[in-house]
Formats: sequence, structure tokens, C-alpha cells
Amino acid sequence: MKKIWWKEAVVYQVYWRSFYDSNGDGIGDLQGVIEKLDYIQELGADVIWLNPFYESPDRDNGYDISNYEGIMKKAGDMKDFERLVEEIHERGMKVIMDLVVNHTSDQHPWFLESKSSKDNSKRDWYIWKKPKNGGKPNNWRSYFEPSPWTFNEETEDYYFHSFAVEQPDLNWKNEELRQEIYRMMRSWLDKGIDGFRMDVINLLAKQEGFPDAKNPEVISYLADNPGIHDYLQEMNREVLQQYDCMTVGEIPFVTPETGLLYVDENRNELNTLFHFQVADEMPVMNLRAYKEIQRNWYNALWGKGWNSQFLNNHDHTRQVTRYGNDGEYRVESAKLLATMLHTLPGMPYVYQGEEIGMTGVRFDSIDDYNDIAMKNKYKEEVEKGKDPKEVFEDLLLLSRDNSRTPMQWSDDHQAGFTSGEPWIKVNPNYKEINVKQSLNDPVSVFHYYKLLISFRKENPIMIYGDYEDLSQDDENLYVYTRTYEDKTWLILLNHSDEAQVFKSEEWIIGRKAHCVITNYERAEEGKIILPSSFSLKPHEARV
Ligand code: TEU
Ligand code: CA
Repeated sequence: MKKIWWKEAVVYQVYWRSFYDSNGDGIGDLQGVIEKLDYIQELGADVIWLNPFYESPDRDNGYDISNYEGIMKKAGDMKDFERLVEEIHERGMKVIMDLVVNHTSDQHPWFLESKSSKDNSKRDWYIWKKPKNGGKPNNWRSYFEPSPWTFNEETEDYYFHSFAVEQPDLNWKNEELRQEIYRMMRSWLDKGIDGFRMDVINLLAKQEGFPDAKNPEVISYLADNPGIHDYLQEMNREVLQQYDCMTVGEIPFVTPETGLLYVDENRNELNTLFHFQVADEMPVMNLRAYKEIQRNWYNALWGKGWNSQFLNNHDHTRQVTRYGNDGEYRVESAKLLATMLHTLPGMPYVYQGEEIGMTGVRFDSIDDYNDIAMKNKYKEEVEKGKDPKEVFEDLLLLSRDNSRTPMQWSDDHQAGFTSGEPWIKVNPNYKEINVKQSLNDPVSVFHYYKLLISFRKENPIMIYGDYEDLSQDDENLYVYTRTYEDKTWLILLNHSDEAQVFKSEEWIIGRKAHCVITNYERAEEGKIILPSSFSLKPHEARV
């Protein structure tokens, strides 16, 4: 397999508005990221992914862009950005930016022009459809609304939005628009960034004719439509190929087979992807399903294209809450999940706060929440006549605000995030869970992550090793090997709250080995003889 820097990288995701507020207005900012770069460097991350900070009315936290060339005031200005890139590079790290080109804000000048009249030069840059039988052009849903169509008075027709009303989709069929996007991408790469995380990039191509869906609730018709690979190959030729950059596509609704088409090294599209089979199919941990997903993706991609490993991000509830145990075994569980993500094949992503075992939240009222997806859904369900309390309860576990609360730096005022009032409440558990505590405690989650990340630098087996699952049907244990050159790693993970026993396979018994990593105290030092069965404590991880 071809070796290349980004395959060997660990990415740290910075949701800047919740990371660190440098000027006391309650919102994190680019200067705040600069001030905390030493911390990210100490952790050992190679690449930083920054969520969008382009100019934006901020209805969807920066995913509704009104100017691709400017910086949102809340975040700072172009000087801050340039200094941030410089400071990241000075520390030997790289930086990738979010690229949001499926849609813009409805306040983008392009859209204001496009909606103003049918003969405007930007008319064709968005997607317009005549009313059908006096109503919406089809029966689809959007991610954030009951319909992806919104009526425009000026031109008496509908525009299309895969997300909120305020996020009209661009028309990628328009060549002029595509060239403008490529120019914009080159201008950021010319400023020195090292690549892009591409927001819902497989939504760019739309279904020809927008036919009604048989089951409109399953919104997969929004994604993966014919023409998408032509756009990405063109983007690669026009932009990506000309830089030493990395790309990771956010690609909902793909299977391993269709996913490969985006990252196959011979196809010149993207380097890696985020698929959502875990997030979409597993509201809570289901280890058998998880293993099957891992197996299928490994079989489809290995040797051909590169995968990513993550269990949370700014859209998905913190992993120790959703997929682990954030109570009695929080520390063990956070370390166990980390061990898994960093020893499975693919690039590991660390979402800010994950490295100290931050947890999801439960605020008392819908008014404490900010997430547009959650708020729109709440409104929609309550308007149908459902009980507001029940609707609220149902939305809690997967609210995107679970992972958007401020980074917990210390046990000081507002968790040390801001000297003012934060834009979203801090998680009340910041007194126990915070960076200061984690740095001072030698067996903290932070120090464990640091170790895991440093191991990756010395052990190419974590990157290039072949993978084999030894525990297919077990619902509590995940046991697998990675093999590279003359070495094999045996990874044992107990995902349950009870002790479990793993019965060794023949080839394991009696072999000499040593313990590389464990999240419990080490029982033995130096060489050991592998036993016929392994006893694992609750949430124990052992390599
Ligand atoms: O998210 C798109 C999105 O909603 C999905 O990726 C979802 O997480 C997945 O299908 C699993 O169910 C991106 C951004 O990450 C998000 O913050 C934005 O709100 C959205 O696009 C619109 O730009
Ligand atoms: Ca600020």
C-alpha cells in the first residue's frame, strides 16, 4: 500500500466557537485556538480540522455561508486566520478547513441575485422549480425541515434546500458556478491550508427531474446521485491535484461498495471519507453490528482506499455517553473507545474534549438548546399536536448540542472557557472533568490519548497492519489482530460493565508477547506467555 503522510495522521477537530474565547464575548474564536495550540501539540495531533468560520448569518453554526472569502466577525479576521495557519505550521502540524459547497446561506449575494428575477445572471446557480398542482414540486423531506422546497414570492416558484430554509442548495450543473468554487478553493490552498473536510459532498448531484419518493421519510434520495463522480473528478483535476493536500469527504448514506468509488486511489477523487453507518444505524452500542460494519468496510477498502475512524463529532453525541459508560466507568470506557479507534484500520479523529472524556449534556428546557436541527424538529412535532415534554425527551440523546458545549479547561468560572457568558451553557460536570485535572493526573484520559497517539508514530502496524476480527459473534468482547511485517498485535476490548473471558485461538496459546497498551494497571512487565484464556475487567482494553 502506498505510504503517504495523511494516512499516518491523527486529526484533532476544533469546533472553534466552543473551544476557547479569547475576548470574553462568550464565543470561541481563532485567537482562542492560537492560544491553545500548545495544548493540541502536547496531545500529539498531526492535523487540525477547523469547523467553518466563513462569513455567515450563523443559523446553522457556520454551515450557512454568505461569503466564502471572508471570516465571520465572531471568529476574528483574516489576520487572525493567517497567524493561526502560521502558528500551526510552526508547531509541525497541518490544518484543514471545512468546505461547504452543497449550499450557501440565503443571505449570500449569489442567492439574493438568483431569487430576484428569472433572468438574473445568477439565476441558474441555485435550483428552481415551478409549483406542481399549485404546491411543492415533490414529496421529499429535507434534513432540517418537513420539505426541501421553499416558495419565493418574487419569481413565484420554489428553491431547493437539503437542509434549512436558510440554506439553499447550489446548482452544480452550472459550469460557471463550479469554476467559481474551484477558484475559491485554490485561494484558500494558496493561503497555505493543507486540505479540506468536505461537508455533505455526495449531495452535490441531484436526482434528475426530482421524482416523488416512495418513502419520503428515508432521505437517501438527497445523496449519491448520478454525476457526483464527474464533479469530484473535475474538482480533483482543477484543484486538489495541484497541491499536496488531504481531503476527507463527509458522505452520508453510502455503503462500502459505493463509498469506495469516492476514495479509490485509482479514481482521483477524495483521499478519505466519513460514512455514517455507525451513527445512523446504531443509536447506542451494538457491538455485533459495529464489527460487521468494520468488516465490510475493511473488505471493500483495504489496499484500495483509506477509511476514517470516529464515533463522535460536532453533530453526534459524545462517544463515552452514546457508545460507552459515562458513569461508573467513564475513564475506563473513554480509554477503551480510544484504544479501539486508534487500533482499527483508518485515520483516527479526536473531537475536542473527547481526549479528557467529556460527556453529553441534559439541559432542563428546549430554550437552553441552540441546535437548529433539534429546534426545528421540536417545533414540527409539537405543531402536530404531540406532548412537548415527550418530544423534548425524545430529542435529548441525539441533540447535536451534546457535543457543542464549551471545552472544559478548568474548574474556574465557566470551565475556563470564557470570562463572560458562554453562547451555550457549560456542562455542569466541569468541576470534575476538565483539562487542568487531566493534565495533572498521570493516569488520566488525556495522558492515555497522548500515549496512543505517540505509539502510532513508532508503530506502523497501527497504520498499515492487516486486520482480522477474532470475535465476530460476541456482543461484549471485540478481539482482533493487526499484522504487519513480522509482528502481530492482539487487541482485546471488553465493552461491557462486567468482567468477560476470551478463549484464545490455538495459534495464540503459548506464544511470547508483551503488553503494549492497557487501560488498567499493568499486571506484568516484560515478556509473557499468552494464556489459553484472557480475563478482562469491565471496559478493559489490552493490546
Ligand atoms: O452534516 C450533515 C449531516 O447532517 C449528516 O452528516 C449527518 O450527521 C449524517 O447524515 C448522520 O446522520 C453537515 C455538518 O456536519 C452539519 O453541522 C451541518 O449542519 C450540515 O452538514 C449542513 O451543512
Ligand atoms: Ca470571542
